[in-house]
This record gives sequence, C-alpha cells and structure tokens, in this order.
Amino acid sequence: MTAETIARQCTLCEAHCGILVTVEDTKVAKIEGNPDDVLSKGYICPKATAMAGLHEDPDRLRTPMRRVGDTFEPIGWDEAFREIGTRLRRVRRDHGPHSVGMYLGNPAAHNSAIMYAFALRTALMTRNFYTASSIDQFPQEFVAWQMYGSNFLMPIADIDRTHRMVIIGANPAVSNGSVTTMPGARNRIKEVRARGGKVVVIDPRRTETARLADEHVSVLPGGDPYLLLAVLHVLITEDLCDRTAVRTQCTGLDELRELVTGFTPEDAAPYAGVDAETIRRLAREHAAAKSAVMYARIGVCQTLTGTVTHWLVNTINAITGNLDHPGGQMYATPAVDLLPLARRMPPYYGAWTDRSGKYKSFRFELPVAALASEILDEGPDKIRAMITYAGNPVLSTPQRGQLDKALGSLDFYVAVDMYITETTRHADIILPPLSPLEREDLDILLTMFSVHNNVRFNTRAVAPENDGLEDWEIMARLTTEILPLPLRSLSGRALNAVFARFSPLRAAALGMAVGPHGVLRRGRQGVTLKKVREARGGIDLGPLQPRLHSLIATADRLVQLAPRQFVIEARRLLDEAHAGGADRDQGFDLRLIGRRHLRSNNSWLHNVPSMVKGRDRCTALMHPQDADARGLADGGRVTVSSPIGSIVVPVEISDEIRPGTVAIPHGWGHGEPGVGWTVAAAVPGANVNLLHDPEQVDRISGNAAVNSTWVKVHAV
Ligand SMILES: Nc1nc2c(c(=O)[nH]1)N[C@H]1C(S)=C(S)[C@@H](COP(=O)(O)OP(=O)(O)OC[C@H]3O[C@@H](n4cnc5c(=O)[nH]c(N)nc54)[C@H](O)[C@@H]3O)O[C@H]1N2
Ligand SMILES: Nc1nc2c(c(=O)[nH]1)N[C@H]1C(S)=C(S)[C@@H](COP(=O)(O)OP(=O)(O)OC[C@H]3O[C@@H](n4cnc5c(=O)[nH]c(N)nc54)[C@H](O)[C@@H]3O)O[C@H]1N2
Ligand code: SF4
Ligand SMILES: [Mo]
Repeated sequence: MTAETIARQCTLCEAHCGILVTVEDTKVAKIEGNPDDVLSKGYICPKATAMAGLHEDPDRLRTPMRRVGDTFEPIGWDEAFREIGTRLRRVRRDHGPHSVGMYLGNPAAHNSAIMYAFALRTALMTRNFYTASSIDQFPQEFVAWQMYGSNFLMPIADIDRTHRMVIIGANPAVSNGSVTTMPGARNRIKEVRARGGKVVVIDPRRTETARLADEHVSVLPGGDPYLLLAVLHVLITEDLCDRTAVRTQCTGLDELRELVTGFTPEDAAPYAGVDAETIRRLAREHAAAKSAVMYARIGVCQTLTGTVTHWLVNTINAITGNLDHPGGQMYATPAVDLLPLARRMPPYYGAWTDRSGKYKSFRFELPVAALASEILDEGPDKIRAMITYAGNPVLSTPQRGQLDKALGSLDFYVAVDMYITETTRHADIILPPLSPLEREDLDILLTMFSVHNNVRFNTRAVAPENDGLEDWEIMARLTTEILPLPLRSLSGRALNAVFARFSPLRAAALGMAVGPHGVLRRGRQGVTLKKVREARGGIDLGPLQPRLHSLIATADRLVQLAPRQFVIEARRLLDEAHAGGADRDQGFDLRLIGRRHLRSNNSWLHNVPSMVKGRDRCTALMHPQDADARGLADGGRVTVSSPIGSIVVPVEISDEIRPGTVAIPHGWGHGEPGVGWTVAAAVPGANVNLLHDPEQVDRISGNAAVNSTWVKVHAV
C-alpha cells in the first residue's frame, strides 16, 4: 500500500481552510487541519471531511449525462459538446443572444474556473446573466461602488488586530466569514477579547457567535438602519467623529448631519427594537475604542434595506477613523492583485432591465428574482436555453416555485454540476467536473477578502479519473462552441492541448509575477508559482496594509459619505417608519429569518451521511412565548405560511431567538423525483424559499430580501 499526505485547502466555503489529505492507494484515508497553513493555522470545521465524502459519493456523476425521457444516460465528452454547440447555436440564431440565459452558483467563486465562466458569459453577450450574488452580497458591492468608486472595493474587517468588533447580521462562528475570509473565526473572536478588546453581536438570535461575545444586542429583523442612523446621530451631534479622518479621507458629512440630527436614539428605539441607552453606548464605545470595526454581512444584505444598512456601517467606520487603519476596515494586498485593474470596471447599473422593467442590471447581470419570469413569460427575448454552473437556484432562490416549472419548459438546458439536483434534473445534458480533490488550483478571488495576506496552492490529492475535465476546461470548451472560431473543428484532445497553454494556473503565475509580491517588484524575494507549490501551508504575505489612497476610484478620490440615492432612501425610511406593513396587518404576525448550520452548506452537502446524521436540522426555531401562544410543543410539526406559500417543518423551541421571529434554514426540500441525491432524499426538509416572494428585494440593489418575510405558524 502506498500512502501520501498532501497539503491543500478545503474549498467548500469561502474560508478555504488548509487541510492535509492522506491518500492510501487511490482512497482518501484521512483529512485533518494543516497546522502550518498560514491563514487557518490548523482550524477546520466538521465539513472538511465532507471533501472525502463528496469524492467517494457513488451518487456523484463521473461522466456527462444526456436526458432520455425521464432519466439520464452516460455519453462521451466530445459528443456532449457537439450536441450542446449545435443546439445553443440554433437557439441563438433563431431568437438572438438574450434567448440564452446563464446562472452561476456559489461554488463557482471557490475555483479559478470563474475566469473562464466570465469568458463564456462574455461570448454569450446575453442580458440574461444571473448569479447567487443577487441573493448574497449585491448590497455590499453597491455600497463599495457608491462610496469608494468600484464595486470590487468592498473593505474587510481586520479582526486580527481590532480592539472592538461589532458583528451585525453575520454568524462567523458557524460561517467562518464571508467577504472577510476568517477561517477559525471562533478563535479569532476569542483573541479579540484576550487582547482586551470587546466583541458585540447585533442579531435577532443569540447565535453561536453571540455566545462568544461580550454583548448581544437583540435587534428587530430589519431594524438595523434605524439603529445605525441613531448611532450616527450620536456620533455627529456629540462631536465624536475623527476630524482628521473626515477631513482628509471623506466628503459628505454635512449631508449626513442634516439627515440624522433630528433622529434621536429615542426615536429609533421602537423601530430598532433596542433601547435608546444601548444605542447611545454603542456609538460612544465605537468612537472611544483604540481601533474598531463594524462588520455586517448577509443577515442585513437580505433585507429590504440591505444597501442602506451596509452604507451606514461603512460610514460609521469611516467617520470614527477606522477605515484603512489597522483594526478597522481595510483592503487585502493579494499575490495576484486584481483590485487595481478591477476598480476601473464600471458596474453598468441600469444599463438594461428585465422585460418588466422592474429589475435593473448591476455589474452586467440581472437580479435572480427575475429569472423564472424571464423564462416563462411569452414575448421576444424570453429565455429559451439555459446554462447553469455550480448552482441550485430551484432550492436557493425565491421563485414562487416557478423556476422548477420554468427549467422544465426550456428548449435546451445544459448544467455543469457533479450531481443531479433539484435544478439539474431538468437539464438536457449535465457536464460533471472532476471532484475538488482531483484538481490543482490557486485561488485568486477570495484572497482579495482574506483577513491576512497569503497565497496558497491547492495540490491535487487524487489522480483524475479517466478523461475527466476540470470546470475551467468545461467552460473553455463551452465558450468555443459559442464563438465563431475555427477551433471548434479540432478534436477534444487537440483542444485540451490548446487550452493547457491558457490554464488558470498559468494566468495566476503571470499575475503573481507582476503583482505586489512578485518577482518584478521584489526580485528574487518575490513569490512564484514554484515557491507557492512547495510551501506546505502557503506563504504568509503579512497583515493587511493601508492602501485606500491608491485604490479609491471616486472622481474626487474621497470616500463619499452621503451618496444621493442612499440619503433619499434613508429619508424615506425615516418618513415612513412603520413596523410591518400590509402582510402584518393581514395576520402574518411573525418575521421569518434564516440560519446556517456548521454541518451544512447551502443546498448541497446533504448527501454526505456524516453531514446529516443526528436530529432534523430543517426546523422552525421559535421563542417559548410564541410557541405557547400557539399551543406548540417542541418537535411538533407546524405549518409555516406566508402570503405566497406554505411548508411543513418541525418546531424547535428556544429562547435564543427574539420573540416575534422565526428562523428556518435554506437549502432543504430534497426528495423530488429524478434527483440523484439518495442520502438527502431520506432527510428531505422543506424549501423555505417557497415562502419568500421574489418581488421582495432590497430597494436599491435588487438583492433578494429573504429576511423580510412575514409568516404565520400553526400546528399541523
Ligand atoms: N432563504 C435563503 N436563501 C438563500 C440564502 C439564505 O440565507 N436564505 N443564502 C443564499 C446564498 S448566500 C447563496 S451563496 C446561495 C447559494 O445558492 P446556489 O449557489 O445556487 O446553490 P448551492 O446550494 O450553493 O448549490 C451549489 C451547486 O453546485 C454544485 N457544485 C459544488 N461544487 C461544484 C464544483 O466545484 N463545480 C461544479 N460545476 N458544481 C459544483 C453542487 O452540486 C450544487 O448543485 O443560496 C442563497 N439562498
Ligand atoms: N456552515 C456553513 N457555513 C457557510 C455557509 C453555510 O451554508 N453553512 N454558507 C456560506 C455562504 S454562501 C455565505 S454567503 C456565508 C454567510 O455568512 P454569514 O453572513 O455569517 O451568514 P449567516 O450565518 O446566515 O448569518 C446571518 C445572521 O443574520 C441574522 N439576521 C437575520 N436577519 C437580520 C436582521 O434583520 N438584522 C440583523 N442584524 N441580523 C439578522 C441571522 O440571525 C444570522 O445569525 O456563509 C458561508 N459559510
Ligand atoms: S470552514 Fe469548514 S467548510 Fe469552510 S473551508 Fe473551512 S473546513 Fe471547509
Ligand atoms: Mo453566499
């Protein structure tokens, strides 16, 4: 028996923890944390072992599949690409470029194949491009564009040096951070406290993170903008701003002052669900701390006011002197530094809309809320063919249950995924990539958001099977099928040889050479692909460095504290402050929010037995007071209904959640006929996105507002 241990990362989530994979013969024998990893320092979560479970999973597809009636049969790669090319070109010829739609899911961002996915997207020239970003970080990108001049300039929290961390609508103890990659967030939070700092969590639930913090502030779902406007009121009226930072870095304080002067913590309290004294203290402590950072994430992105809330968070950090300073909000300086290039790319907001005119494009794509209608509604430019890549939007996005039907009605649908899922079961052809353990890679995207500068290599752990292709090769082959290039006439083998010259690794090596840590700047000290490959655990590129001055892309090179559209929206919020609206008036009396679990990852780890063992996790978490009022017992089955749908789940009673609120995780609802997930079918759960109205979106960015739904709950 031969055994080998290689170092790479777990690529299941953004944290990208360093792992050591031991392979005996061709079997993955062990996965453990890599203590030498420069970013994660040995930490892994229970999901890391799922990398092996996924690799070995008999349900994972290993060859392309073609639909025959209600089932699939294996076909060869060349035949698959030929058929895809012929059919996609025919749809485009007959109905124009917008008739082909594309959806990119979350794992696409964990793999440098994303470069090739964008090449395919560009070749398609379609308006109908969608990604999971519009149910995720659109508000943060919108704020970065308006305040710093580019949607790529989303600053991250310097958790490793801060003296005060205020976490709003994020649960890094479970998620390990997002748009601030912080593997081992639990330890990093404990270290803030160990160095004498303070950690505060603002969340309607006393989360795993809140339990590690000094203070938990239980906010009303959707109450954050009121709370933060009042924090600004205190900072500005009590003259607690950092004058130097405001004078040298920012513009727009006068407009802010005008906006918040009349809005006191007492005014905010009923809408925030937080008492005035706490709000005042939050403001004063933020200003007084040696360094401080407010870090907000998807809990607030997924509300009707996601953009306004993230704007207020960034503004508070900036005017207290915590932008671009150690311990505050900063930018990474990665080995492959895309920021100086990317910052010049305009996001083309509103360059086009969906056919109804309701949703505006942002960064060359439409909000996913529009997807089902763009397929189903008749008329010119409707989507007739789809490509999905690494996404499961049938479960992951609110579509009134219509996307399932819509995908089934397409003339042609090709999915790039290693499973037959609730989404891909509708495909005509499924192209499965090699498993993550079979590929080698160097991440260039997430290092832009790492809390510590680093560069790490993903060594191939297991030799690829047969003639398998990596995601980037599949994307490249699909692109050649769309482009009018002579390349298409080459055989698959010859094409692969052509592509090998343009692999993501070659691109990364080049990017590294010209990057801030590369040989062109640092000479022999510079990082190279060879050095990164050889370093088991990556190369430490030091703590985050101030660099706003060279990156900021606004016309006057100042941070815009009061973008007009944001101020108008905030005024509207203040004028119309209310506690619920029409749905609430009609008896939907509980606010529904989401939650994540350490052993789950959106919709797709439920087929690995070790990830779903134990008690049912797709439950409605309710406060004892709300359960008593409805006569509910722990574990009993309840119907949860919203104005547009209803699901049945067990109830879980705990005082960790704020009264008046119910939390249900997303990504469940398995067991549909034809889906290839046999393990998940036994623990199906229910699809919470059937309750969320796709038309409920963040008013500015169009991001799905799944934390803004009113529901009612009763025993089945
Ligand atoms: N109600 C509610 N809905 C939510 C959220 C919420 O908080 N509440 N969160 C939202 C968020 S933040 C996100 S990011 C989305 C995620 O939503 P999506 O990105 O649409 O879906 P995932 O569940 O991540 O599904 C990923 C799919 O990619 C496949 N896959 C995994 N790895 C690879 C790979 O390497 N290559 C290829 N080709 N395929 C791969 C898996 O088999 C799976 O089918 O969900 C969103 N939906
Ligand atoms: N284990 C695990 N890790 C993951 C994932 C996973 O599915 N499982 N998904 C990955 C992905 S794709 C992403 S985008 C990240 C997301 O990472 P996080 O942003 O940390 O996401 P959540 O854990 O959903 O935390 C959102 C929090 O917002 C709270 N919340 C809801 N509504 C409101 C509100 O109105 N105001 C406030 N203040 N809080 C609110 C919720 O109670 C919840 O605690 O996690 C990634 N990591
Ligand atoms: S937090 Fe868990 S799932 Fe995410 S990269 Fe680390 S080990 Fe993998
Ligand atoms: Mo996400």
